[in-house]
Amino acid sequence: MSGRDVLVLFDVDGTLTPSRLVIKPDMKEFILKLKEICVIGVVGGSDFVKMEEQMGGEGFTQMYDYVFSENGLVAFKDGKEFSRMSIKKKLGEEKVKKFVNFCLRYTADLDIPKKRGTFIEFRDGLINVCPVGRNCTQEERMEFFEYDKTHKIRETFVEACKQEFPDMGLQFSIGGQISFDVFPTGWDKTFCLGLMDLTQFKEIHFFGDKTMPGGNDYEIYEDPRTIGHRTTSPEDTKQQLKELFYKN
Ligand code: M1P
Repeated sequence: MSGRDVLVLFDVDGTLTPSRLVIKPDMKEFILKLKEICVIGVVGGSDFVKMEEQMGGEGFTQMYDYVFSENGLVAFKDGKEFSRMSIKKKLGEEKVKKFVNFCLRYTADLDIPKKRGTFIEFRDGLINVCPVGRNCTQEERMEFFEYDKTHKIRETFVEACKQEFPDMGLQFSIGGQISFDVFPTGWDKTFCLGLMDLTQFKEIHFFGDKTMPGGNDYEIYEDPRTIGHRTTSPEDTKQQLKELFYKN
């Protein structure tokens, strides 16, 4: 397979980088080499600043053909921003306030081993809800992640939000280790597909690790427009790419 008529889209955390950490130099080099034969897009759930830290620092948007942060709600092509959506505008202040108040009350009543600060992070395109608090340390992050595996704090929180706001047109996804994302229905990672002229591509591949229902790669992985690939780590992503594009 060759030619720049194949689009390959990548999730960030757990797919191109270890979770919350910076992309390894060999992986970066591998993806930039792949760019010689494919159009490359990176689509992460995090905001632009975090994505920039993880993907190689200032100017990283110029390295890839497309960069989509917050699931594509902030979008770059060849290093230039070309689209930005705002959850504030879409929902309106009244709904945003009700939702934030509910989450803060629910968090206050949660009996979990540790709580730190920044339980809600308001981004352009989504609201990130974090029961332990986003300014926990790396060690506290891992502790919560393990605790949540058995106590299902985030899953239960999401169910409570769904019950409280059945008609608000919200979608929820558990993409990382300590939090979940909330955004208007349809603003999942498939959102980025609507920002490109897909007719120019003969194949569109997507690589992600959170591809099960409820994970933030699920919708784009299952989307009929993409060929979905489930990965378990950056090393696994690289191995699958070698088999797909460099076998012959
Ligand atoms: O993997 C993508 C997720 O990364 C972070 O999640 P957490 O802090 O819970 O590990 C967040 O930026 C989240 O919004 C994002 O979807």
